[in-house]
Amino acid sequence: MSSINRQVLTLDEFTIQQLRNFPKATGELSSLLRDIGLAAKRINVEVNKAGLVDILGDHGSVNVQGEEVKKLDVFANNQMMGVLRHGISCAGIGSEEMDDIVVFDDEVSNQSKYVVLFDPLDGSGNIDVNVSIGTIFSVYRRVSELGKPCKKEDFLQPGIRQIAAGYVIYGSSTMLVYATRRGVNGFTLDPSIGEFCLSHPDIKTPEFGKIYSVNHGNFFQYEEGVRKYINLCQQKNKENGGPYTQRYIGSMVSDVHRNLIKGGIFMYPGMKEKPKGKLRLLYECNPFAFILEVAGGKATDGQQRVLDIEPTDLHERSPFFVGSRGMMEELEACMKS
Ligand code: AHM
Repeated sequence: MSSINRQVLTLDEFTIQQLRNFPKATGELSSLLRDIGLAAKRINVEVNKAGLVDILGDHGSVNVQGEEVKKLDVFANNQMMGVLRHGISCAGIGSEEMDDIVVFDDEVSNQSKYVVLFDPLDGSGNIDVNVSIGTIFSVYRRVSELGKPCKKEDFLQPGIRQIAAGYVIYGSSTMLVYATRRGVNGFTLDPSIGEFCLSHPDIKTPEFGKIYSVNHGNFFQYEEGVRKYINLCQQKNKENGGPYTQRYIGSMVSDVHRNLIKGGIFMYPGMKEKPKGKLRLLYECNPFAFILEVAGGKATDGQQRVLDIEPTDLHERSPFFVGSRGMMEELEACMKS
């Protein structure tokens, strides 16, 4: 039987310890992260059972309790929304799964200073083939008046105003990684105690990496600068910092997580038929841009820093390039030439 290592901080212990350095902090962000951690554990249980769906009951069928078995992404959405609604730190949410924001509008929530945007289950198209998927979240301080219901303007803020951003990866182990301006820290779920434990303190992404991640199938849809860069990646050899390796899972949380740790670049460019690409600015690009910048990397839409984009629509899309500083600069040089 494995013993519990008391030297390892749990997510709760870590966020409480962070508070000690800030006597004026209210603890609201810590409680919000605790709420998200709880949702992540519940989602994790269901994701782990995904392969059993055919024997336990298919989507849309009725389970033993007489309830309809929900699709996993709907389940994840409800979990995230539920913990944030019942917590004391969130005035409202925006979700990739829902057309509009949800304003909690009760006495406690209206006093909360934060709003949260999330993609409850990114890469959910991969569930059927047992590929790692994830939850992505982003926390903003509201700009509307405290004591009143939050408003859409609280959600349509540029990414640079994020207070925290993070993701949960349901992989060979389950991890929660989150960033504040002070650093990026990763916690691995210890199933024996059901707690996220600090396993990757103060993550910094390598200045240069050797991995490039892009959907090659769309190569001829990309603009010339991007194609030039992909060609450059293929031509890298021992003499000029290579060879580079192409890795693309098609599940952004897994692709960017791997590149964050090992060093690399992830690209979802605009295409001839979809000039803004596929990824959503508020739910996918901004949180990862924030995390990678805090870790020492860079993120752009090919023209400008992602975190500076002023959003106008909750579900707007953006081309997205993110990764190690050195590789991002190589890409920028190709796009300028
Ligand atoms: P989803 O919102 O349907 O889950 O799609 C988002 C996913 C990302 O995780 C991933 O990076 C991208 O779609 C892959 O798209 P493509 O198959 O076009 O390369």
